[in-house]
Parts: sequence; C-alpha cells; structure tokens
Amino acid sequence: MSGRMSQRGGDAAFEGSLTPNEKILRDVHQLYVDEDNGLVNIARSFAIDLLAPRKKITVLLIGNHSAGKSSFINWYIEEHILKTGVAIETQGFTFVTSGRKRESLQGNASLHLNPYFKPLQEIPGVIENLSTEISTSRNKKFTLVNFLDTPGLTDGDMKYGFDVDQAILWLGKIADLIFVFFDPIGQALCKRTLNIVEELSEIRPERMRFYLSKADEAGPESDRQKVLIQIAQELCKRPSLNKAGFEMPTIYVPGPNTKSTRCVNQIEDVCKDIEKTINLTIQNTLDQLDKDCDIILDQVQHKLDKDGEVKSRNSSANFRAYFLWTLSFLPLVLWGSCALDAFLTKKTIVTVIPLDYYTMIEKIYLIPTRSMISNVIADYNLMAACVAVCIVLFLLGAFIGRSKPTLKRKQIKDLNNKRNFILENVKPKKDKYYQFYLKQCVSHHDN
Ligand SMILES: Nc1nc2c(ncn2[C@@H]2O[C@H](COP(=O)(O)OP(=O)(O)OP(=O)(O)O)[C@@H](O)[C@H]2O)c(=O)[nH]1
Ligand SMILES: [Mg+2]
Repeated sequence: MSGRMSQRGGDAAFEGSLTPNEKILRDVHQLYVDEDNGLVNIARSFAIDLLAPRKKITVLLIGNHSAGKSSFINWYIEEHILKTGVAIETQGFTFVTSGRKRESLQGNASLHLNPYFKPLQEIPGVIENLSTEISTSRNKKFTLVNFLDTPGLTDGDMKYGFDVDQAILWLGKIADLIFVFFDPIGQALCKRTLNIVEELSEIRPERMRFYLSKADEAGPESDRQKVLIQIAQELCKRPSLNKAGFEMPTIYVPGPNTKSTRCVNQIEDVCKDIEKTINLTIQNTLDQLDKDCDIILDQVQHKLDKDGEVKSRNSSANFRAYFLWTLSFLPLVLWGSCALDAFLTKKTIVTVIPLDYYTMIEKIYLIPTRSMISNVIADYNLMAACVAVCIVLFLLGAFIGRSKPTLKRKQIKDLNNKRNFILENVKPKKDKYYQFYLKQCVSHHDN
C-alpha cells in the first residue's frame, strides 16, 4: 500500500518536474498511442498507418575515432556516462536518453524501449552492439533530446563486427540532427567518414552540422585555419557537399584538460541549435497532429457519404425491381380477377357494387380481359411466350433489385463517435497546446 502511494507520489513529482515543451510532446504522443481512443488505432480502422510522433529529438553523432563525440554527450548532460579516451572507446552504438533512474540496457531491451530501432535488426551484428544509457540528468535540454553515439570511424583494417556504414546511414534517416565531428589531430580526413558524410548529405542535407571538434588542440590560429581549409577542401571534392554557405564552427569541451587557446568556443551555439530543432519539432508535431486529424475526418466523411450513395442506389434499385415484379405478376392478377368474377357471379357482386358501376367495369375491363385470356389459352405458343416473358421480368427484377451491403446502425454510430472525438477532443487540445507553446515563445521573447 505504502509502495503504491510512494509510486503515486513519485509520478506526481515527475509530472511536476516536466517542462511545458516536454508535456506538449508527451501529451501529443499519448493522443496517438492511447489504447482506447488513440489516433494510431483509429486510423488503423481505415487501413491507414499513422506514426506516433516521438517525444524527443534524436541527435546522431558521427566522426573519426577520438574526435570527441562521447565527450560532447558527457558535457551536454553533465555526467560521465560514456567512456572516453584516446584509445578506440566506443565500439558499438549507444543510445543516451533521460529517465527517472540511472540504468544501462542491452540491445534487445533497447529495442523495446525504442521500437523505432527495430529495422536495425536486419543488419547482422548491430543489436549485439547496441546499448542504452539512461541518465537522470535534466541539464540543458537533455529531457527532450536522445543522443546516439556511434563508433569512431577509421580507415584500414578496423573490424566492427557489423556493417557500420549501413547502420549509420540507416540511423541518419531517423535522426533530427546529424553532428559530424572533425578533430584537428589524426584522422580528420578519414575516407570512411567522408564517404558516409557524403551519402548522408544526399539524403538529409538540412539536418547535417559540421564541427571542428577539440579545437583547443588545433594549435595557434594559423594552424587551425590550415586544418579548416584542408577539411573544407576535402569535403568540397564531393559534389553533394560542395555547396554555398558551408559552415564549420569550432568547438571544444571545456574541462581541466582544455589547452589554453584564443580560439572561440562555439559549443553554446550547438546547444542553441538543439533548442531550435526542439522548437521546430514541436511545431511540426502539432501541424502533423492537425493533418492526421483531417485525414481521419476525411475518411469518416468518405465512409458516410459512400454509405448514403449505396442506400439511395439500393432504394432506386428496389423501386425498379418492384415495378418489374408487378409486371411479371400482371397476367396472374388479370386471370385471378376474371376467375373471381366468375366464381362470385353477377348477382352477388351487385349486392356490394352498384349495378351501373359493375356494368361499366364489365364493359371496359372484364369483357376485353376475358377475351384476351381465352385467346392466349387457345394459342399454346402465345401462352408459352407469355409465361416466358413473365419469368424473364421476374428474374430481371430480382437481378436489378440486388442491394449492396450498407453500414449497420452500430457502425454509423461508431463513425460519428470517432468524428466527434476528433472534433471535440483532439482538435481543441491541439489548439490549446499551440496557444501554450506560443505563449511560452512570446514570454521568452519578452524576457
Ligand atoms: N583537449 C580536448 N580534448 C578532448 C576534447 N574532447 C574530447 N577530448 C579528449 O579526446 C579523447 C577522445 O575523446 P572521446 O570523447 O572518447 O572521443 P570519441 O569520438 O568518442 O572516440 P571513439 O569513441 O573512439 O570514436 C579523450 O581523451 C577526451 O578526453 C576537447 O574538446 N578538447
Ligand atoms: Mg566515443
């Protein structure tokens, strides 16, 4: 009992510690994945696959071995969570995310935590080299960022145990930002790095950011310039990287080992870039929510309209069928009425209908009908043709009168419930989140 209460207390404390942006992204995610009324499930009932938006942005870090990738993540979260060192430290992929408890997860647990990685299973050896580090850090914007640390890239005989190029290219497709670290020492111009960077730039040019890392180790200004020019020249040899406005800010991780340098450290700009991407993601997520709502509303309307069309087509088909069936039974009706007249006799009938009326009916209906029937009965062929026409008319009526299936009352109610849920619940929430988000932006701006 006390355990449950402390769990509830922990939930409340966690809820209270969420930033407004975290709440927006988490709530929007929940709108998609809710078991009863989630948009993913609703859309699935119309055979549409919706992807729930992620609650955090993903930053992929790539670069040469020892370029300072892991050190940057440690610096950002202000916790020494990843191994760093001059030796080849990171040999697999490490997913670094924030959570309530410090934890390390292996490959399969990482896939459960982050189902987005499931396609990685297709690359042999990757899952064995995938791990997750959950940190309780709430520094900077870490609660809204997932980092993906990758193995340092080298040329030559280095064995990774999996296709590292293919894995990085795949991860590049799901990342919101791709940081490429070039360090001034060693292998800044590693061919493998340049090849992967070139391929990623072809798919995701707007998400790529290039940095000269460990810039404090670049020596005097003139040496740093040389390194920058060398890297820029090497990158520009690749057509997809040779574009105007190429930028490569210089960054270094401040710490006790930082060499004294006059070089400007632009590492804070990296944090601003991450923040900008988070803001953009929130806007995109809310816009996508609106579009997804419209897709579902269109589907509901389409189904109801189609049902209305089928119903009106069915009723006009029914009308035509009844008409044809009436025609097919007409000879029987004519014969029946004459037979009834003969059976009841004129004496009996005139007790019900006045004699004048009966004489008129007899003249314009009974006498011609009786003579027509006796003509048909006398001619065997005419009778056969008459029967055949009646059968054809009957069958034609049955064929034309076939009705197409329509929605049951329960199905219509279900569609209307879905529409009302979107219009009365989801859309107003989206507007509320947008207002909330914009209010924050304006108040930040005022400050
Ligand atoms: N002077 C200086 N040293 C740094 C900086 N960043 C990282 N280092 C050092 O560089 C070495 C390599 O850093 P890591 O963070 O392990 O580099 P990595 O890119 O993760 O390396 P791999 O995992 O092997 O690919 C470590 O000894 C760090 O202390 C920096 O900005 N300045
Ligand atoms: Mg590393």
